[in-house]
Amino acid sequence: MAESFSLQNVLDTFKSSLSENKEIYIQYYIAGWKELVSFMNSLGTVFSFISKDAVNKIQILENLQAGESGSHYLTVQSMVKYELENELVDLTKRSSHPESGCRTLLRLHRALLWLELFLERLRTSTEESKTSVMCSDAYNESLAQHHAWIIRKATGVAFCALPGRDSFFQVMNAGSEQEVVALLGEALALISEVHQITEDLYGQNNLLELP
Ligand code: 1PZ
Repeated sequence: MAESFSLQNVLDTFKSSLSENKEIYIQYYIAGWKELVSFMNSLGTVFSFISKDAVNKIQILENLQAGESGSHYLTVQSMVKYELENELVDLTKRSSHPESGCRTLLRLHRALLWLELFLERLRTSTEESKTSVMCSDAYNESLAQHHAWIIRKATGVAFCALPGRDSFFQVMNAGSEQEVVALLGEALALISEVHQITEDLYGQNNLLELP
C-alpha cells in the first residue's frame, strides 16, 4: 500500500461503490475491503489468518471481474442476476460452483455487518471502553453465528491482541477524537446503506444462507 490507512479512504471507496440508482459497484466494494485489510495488517500478525481469508475472497471476485464473463460482474445486482440465471450458484450444498461470486461476496457482506456494529460501538465509546470487548460483542452479534467453533476460538484470541481505543483513534488518521467520531458517523451511514442494499437483494433472492 503506497498510502497509509485512513478512515476517510474507507469512506470514499464505499461512497464510490454506490451508483446513482443504488446499485453497488463490485470494484469499489472490493477497494473498500482492501483498505480494511491494509488496516488489519498494520495491527500485527495475530490477524493474518483473518486478513488472508479476506484477501482470498477479494481475489476470487477480482478473478471473476477479469474473466470472460467479467462484464456481468460490474455490480452486485448484475452479478446476482447473471449467476442465478446461468445456474452458477450452489444453493444448498457446495458442489460444482464452490466459489461463486454470490457466496463469496456474502462472506464479505456478513463481515461488513460486524464492521458496522463495531464502528458504532467505537463511535459511542468512552475512554474506559475496551476495544477487545467492543470487537467481540459486535462479533457475537453477527459473524459468530456463521463460524465454526474453532474459528470463533481463534478469533477470540486475536481480539485480545487488539490495541487500545486511543491507538484505534490514531490509526483512523482523521484528526482529533471529535473529528474521528464525526467521520465515523458519516462512514457508518454509508456502510449501513451499502449493507442494507445487499441484504435486501440477497433476501429477495433467497441467497442469505448460501453454503
Ligand atoms: C480489527 C480487528 C479485526 C477483527 C475482525 C473480525 C472478524 C473476524 C473474522 C474471522 C475470520 C476467520 C477466518 C476465516 C473464516 C472463514 O471460514 C469465513 C467463511 O468463509 P468460508 O469458509 O465459508 O469460505 N470467512 C469469513 O467470514 C470472512 C471474514 C472476513 C473478515 C474480514 C474482517 C475485516 C476486518 C476489518 C478491520 C477493520
